[in-house]
Amino acid sequence: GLRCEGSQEKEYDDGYYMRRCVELARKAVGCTSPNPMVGCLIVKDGKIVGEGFHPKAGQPHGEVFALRDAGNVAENGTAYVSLEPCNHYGRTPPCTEALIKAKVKKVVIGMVDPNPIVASKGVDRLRDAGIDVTVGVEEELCNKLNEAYIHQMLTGKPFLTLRYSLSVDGHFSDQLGEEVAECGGYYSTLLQEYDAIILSHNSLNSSFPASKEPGANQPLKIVVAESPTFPIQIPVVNTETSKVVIFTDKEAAVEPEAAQNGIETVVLERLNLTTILEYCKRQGLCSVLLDLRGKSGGFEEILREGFEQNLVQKVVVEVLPIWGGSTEEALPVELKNLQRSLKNLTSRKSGESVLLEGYF
Ligand code: AOF
Ligand code: ZN
Repeated sequence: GLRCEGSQEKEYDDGYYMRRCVELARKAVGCTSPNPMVGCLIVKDGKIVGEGFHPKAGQPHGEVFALRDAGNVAENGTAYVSLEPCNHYGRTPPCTEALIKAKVKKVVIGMVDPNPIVASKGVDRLRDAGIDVTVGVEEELCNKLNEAYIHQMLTGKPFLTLRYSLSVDGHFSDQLGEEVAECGGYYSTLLQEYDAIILSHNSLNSSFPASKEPGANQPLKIVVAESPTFPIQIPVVNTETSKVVIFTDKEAAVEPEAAQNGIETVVLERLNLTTILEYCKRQGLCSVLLDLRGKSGGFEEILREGFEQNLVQKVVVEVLPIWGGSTEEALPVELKNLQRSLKNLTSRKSGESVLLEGYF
């Protein structure tokens, strides 16, 4: 009779397992900063016997969870890790030692860790211990997973992404596509991915999408308010879950309720991006989203500085299915030129909008 082999064992390659590592890593999106997202698999005789990811800075690394999951079966198995295993004592002990102790025979690594205290020392340690090591599987994907972490490690500056909406005929718009503004749309995902968001007080007051899954990362909201005629009103926020800081060039710019609500106000002689980013860095924030929605006084200056000083790394443009923007205002010339030179441009649909992403 027919013999059914049950679930057929497919021959999976290194790329397949690495993509699974990245998928696992992303379960902690928005939760690991200043640490990277890392996923790990233990594979033995073509079967996944352990899975893990790094959930949060201070907690064990991805490798530790995957090894725990596999138990003794890890011996002679292969570990797949999206980032080079660390070889140092940080908040947690070195993953290289955990892998050696578990007696894995092979380690496949997505990319080398740009952190100068790791930077290939993890690979060296594993090889010295007689483990077969492969580096650079799905490297581009692993790079993209931690683009903010990598930028911040290499430059010492936060990773800055510019976001704005355009009508199909190329005008600025303050709108977000209807669906995308809701929880689960690209905008709420963006908010989760960034440690801080710079926005105008207009957009915080009006339509700031508050709906977020409980426990999701809440970026620091940096409100930019340039010389307002009237004191700006900041909506009552739950300062336990949602932190707000106001940067302004006018002492009396903020209604006194804000201070009572525990909101910090930073008064600068001149509003500028460099100081805001330095503030973020001091707070240990690695990624910042600059949202031009509802932009008000001060944003032009900040944008120009961002371009002139090469402070902007990435752009997310939402093209709305509308003609004509919110203002008659044309795109700043710098932005128009830079749009043309974006690299690695990708596009996808989100609700009725088209999302363009590119890098400088
Ligand atoms: C890994 N696996 O899952 C992560 C790594 O303070 P610690 O002990 O958490 O160390 C933080 C550093 O470890 C971080 O800056 C990065 O270099 C590396 N992160 N390494 O082997 C992981 N999250
Ligand atoms: Zn580690």
